[in-house]
This record gives sequence, C-alpha cells and structure tokens, in this order.
Amino acid sequence: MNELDGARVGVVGLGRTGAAVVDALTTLGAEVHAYDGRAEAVEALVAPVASRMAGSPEDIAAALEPSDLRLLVVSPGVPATGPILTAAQAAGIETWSEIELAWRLQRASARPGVPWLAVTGTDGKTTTVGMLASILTAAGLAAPAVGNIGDPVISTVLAGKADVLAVELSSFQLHTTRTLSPTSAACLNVAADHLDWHGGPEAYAADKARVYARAQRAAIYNCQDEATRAMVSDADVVEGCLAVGFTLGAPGLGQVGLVEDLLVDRALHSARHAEGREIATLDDLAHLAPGGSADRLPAHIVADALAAAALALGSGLPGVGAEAVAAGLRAFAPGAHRIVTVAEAGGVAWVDDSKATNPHSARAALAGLPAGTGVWIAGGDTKGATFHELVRAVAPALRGVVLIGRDQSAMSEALAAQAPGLPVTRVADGSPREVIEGAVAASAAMAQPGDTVMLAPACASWDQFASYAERGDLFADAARHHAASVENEDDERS
Ligand code: UMA
Repeated sequence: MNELDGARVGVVGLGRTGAAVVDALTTLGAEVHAYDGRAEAVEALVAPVASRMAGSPEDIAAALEPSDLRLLVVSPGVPATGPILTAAQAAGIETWSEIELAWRLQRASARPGVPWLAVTGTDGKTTTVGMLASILTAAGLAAPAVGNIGDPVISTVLAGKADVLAVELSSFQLHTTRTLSPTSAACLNVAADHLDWHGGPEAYAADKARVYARAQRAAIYNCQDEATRAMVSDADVVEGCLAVGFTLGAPGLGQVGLVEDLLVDRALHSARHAEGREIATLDDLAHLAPGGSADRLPAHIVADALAAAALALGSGLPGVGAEAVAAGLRAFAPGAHRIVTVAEAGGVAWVDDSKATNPHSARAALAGLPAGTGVWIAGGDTKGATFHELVRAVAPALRGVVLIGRDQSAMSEALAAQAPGLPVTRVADGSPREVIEGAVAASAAMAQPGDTVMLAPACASWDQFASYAERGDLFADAARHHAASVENEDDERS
C-alpha cells in the first residue's frame, strides 16, 4: 500500500473500527486526520495523528470541504444520507469502508491470495458466519469469523495468520466497499431494516446486493427470498462463478437443501447432475434447538446451516468437504444474546434475544411460543421501521407487552391498532440498569407459570444502551436476580 505513504487521509468515527483504521494508516505512513462526534473518543486516541477534531456531523462536514484530503475512511455508523458522506462526495474525496482498506491491504500483503467468504443479510449473518468459521476450522484451516460480528477485519489482515476469512458484512460496511472480490458470497435474506441510515428500502437492498460484486466461485442466494435471487442474476460476478440456491425443500440442480432429515448438496460436487450428496443431518444441529431435540429446530437455523455449507463448499478450498460440514455444524456454539434462556423460576422462563434488533428477527423469536404465553419486552431505537405487521403476527402468542425505549410512539401505535386488548406496561427512561430492572419487574408482574418472558426488542439498543450486548447482559443479571428472590420466597414458605 505504498500509495498511502504520505497521503492525507481522514478517518471519521473513532470507535472499534476507526481506532483499528488509524493504527493501520499510521503504520502505512499516511498523514491521518481524525474526526468523531464524541470528545471522549477523540481524546482516547493514542496513535499519533496530524490533527484531531470533535464535532457534530455538520461541523465535520464543514471541515472536510477545504481539507484537501485524498481519502476518507468512514466507520459503519456514519449514515449514507448524512452530511459527512454528502460533503465528502461534493468535495470529490474518495470514501472507503474499513473493509475496503482491509481488502486492499490483504492484496498488497505477503499473503495476497487469502480468500474472503462474505455473508450479509438482514437476519442470521452472525450465526451463519459462526457456522462457516466452524466448518472451515473442522477442515483444518485457520479461519476466524470477523467483520460486523465484532472484530475489525483490518486487525486480522495485519496479523497475517489466517488461511481464510469468514466475513460478516453489514449494509453499512458494504455501502463504501468498492473492490472486494469474495471467493464465495451470500445474502441470506432482505427485510426492512436500517431505513433511516440508508434513506429507504431500495437503497438498503442495493447496498446488500453489493456483497455479490466480483464474486469468484459461488454466489449463494435464498430460494425462499426472491429478492436475493434477483441480486445474483443482476450481479457482476467473475466469469465461471456458480449461482447456488439454498432451500428448506428438496434441492433441485444448483441448490443445497433438505431431504427428510438430511442436508443435501446438488450444486457443489462433480456428480451433481446425477445425484445429491449428503453433507450433514438435522441431528448435527440438534444442540441448537430448544431442549436439544432436532424436531424442534427453528427453520432459520437450518437455513443458516445450509448457507454456511454452500459458502464453505463453494470456496473450493482443499479439505473442505461433506465431513467438515457435518463436524463443523456439530461443533458450532451459538453466540450470546440469541434466544438464550438466562433464568427460570416459578414456572417462568426468561429468554435473552437482545440480538433481535429488527421486526423480522423478533418475529422469528416469538412465533414459536404457545398461544397467550409470551411476555414481550419490546422497543428501542426503531431505525425508521414500523411495527404493524410484526404486532399482528405475534399478538396471538402474547399475554402482554412491556415497552422500553426513549421514544415508544411507533410501537405504541402499532399495539393500539393491531392488538387493542393486549395489556401494555410502559417503562420510564433512565439509566440502562434502571430501564432493564423496570422491564424485569413489570414482566414479573405480568407473567404466569408456564409463560416465557422474551427480550426481543425488534429495535436497536442505541437510544438507551451502549449495545445490544449491554442490553442483554443487564437483562440476564436482572432476570437471575429476580429468579433468586422467587426461589428464596419459595424456600421461606416451605
Ligand atoms: N460516529 C461519528 N459520527 C457519526 C457516526 C459515528 O463520529 O456520524 C462515531 C461515534 O461517536 C463513535 C464511533 O463513530 O465514537 C462509533 O463507530 P461505529 O458506530 O461505526 O461503531 P464501531 O464501534 O466502529 O463498530 C462497528 C459496527 N457498528 C455499527 O455498525 C453501528 C459494529 O457492528 C461492528 O462490530 C464493528 O464496527 C466491527 O468493526 C455492531 C452493529 O450493531 C455489531 N452493527 C449493526 C447491526 O448488526 O445491525 C450494523
């Protein structure tokens, strides 16, 4: 990356991503100018930079115009339609995501051929990337899961130890990614999310579709989501790249899917024209089902496993075959905050699905509950979403709703219109701990034996919490505390 030696480069956002970017650029010899909305973030920067500035998006935008920067590397949180990217475009400054910088660094490194297998989609990205990394690891490869999952890709590229990268990409990251050429790529599904950041559903889907650009060997789509198939048809892929569908039905030629309790590949092995090959069984996924039984496996887990298998097999990497798929899926442990039962007391299960940050994933969490047994903790930063369809779909499963969030109007409106008889308790704004303790107390008052209290907010956490992880951790603490006090009361009574 000699081209950046001495170049004037701006970095906007000095969180997890931005700090890693500043380090990399400094090492490359660039003249770095650092910007952030928060003074603490600017002060916390340890790397030596040419200038640093804390200011509102408008202030940063105004500073960019006369800055004469050659390049601006933006963190994922910087909105596509906001003043910063608008000003950069007007001033003719090239904008890259951290992903773009990491990809170019990879290509310019001593190991330019390390393949990237890329996953995007509204829901299931993190699970799929985790399963993918587990399959590749089972094949004996050093295969970290990186990207939106939490670890900036650039740090892993600079460490130079990986054989292959399993990369989770958000639409934010894809928006300013320009030359990435993944070996295999998948968009798992597209539902309304992050509409305020992108400016609308079309712009959001267009950024998701960028995952397929320049795909080298396999472009994987969801047969149950026509939008993803259309993205693959329209994509400008490398010649010879296969389109591969994943389906929960029996797979046709060019697809991976399910035949009874077998995961079957009819796309990525040489005899595919004549027959399918078994790559795993539903038993290999049973540990991911409630109660550990394969017949209660949520459909989306099976879909994620099929997509991960197609990404791995489609990479063409030596040693990645059916055995690695089955072993990798068996070894995969789900991440925190994804439908995890954190406490049980008085016949009530307390479930943390704080990762449900949009209506689509909240629906997947609540849909399986028996009628009238769910106490739903919902609300937060809506990201411009509406909730009428979600409330209509999940209302039959609910006993009541506990609303969190600074602005509860969108969720309240949907509840009043779609489920007018459903009891709703509103939790007042406060510190993160106060909000969650309020929600747990209100849920405890509502729940009956046999019920499930489900934190699946359908919203981002950013209005009241630092992250969905903080929201989930506080919930687990408060739920366990409540459960312990219920057990103590029971002991005293007996
Ligand atoms: N900032 C500004 N101006 C802006 C926006 C942000 O100055 O207009 C500053 C903030 O003050 C803060 C910093 O930028 O100091 C934060 O940057 P960021 O919001 O881009 O967050 P990072 O800490 O760099 O983390 C990001 C991803 N966050 C977002 O996309 C919002 C993380 O995804 C990701 O793990 C990390 O990069 C990896 O490098 C989290 C996420 O919630 C998991 N992602 C969304 C999702 O999955 O729905 C997309």
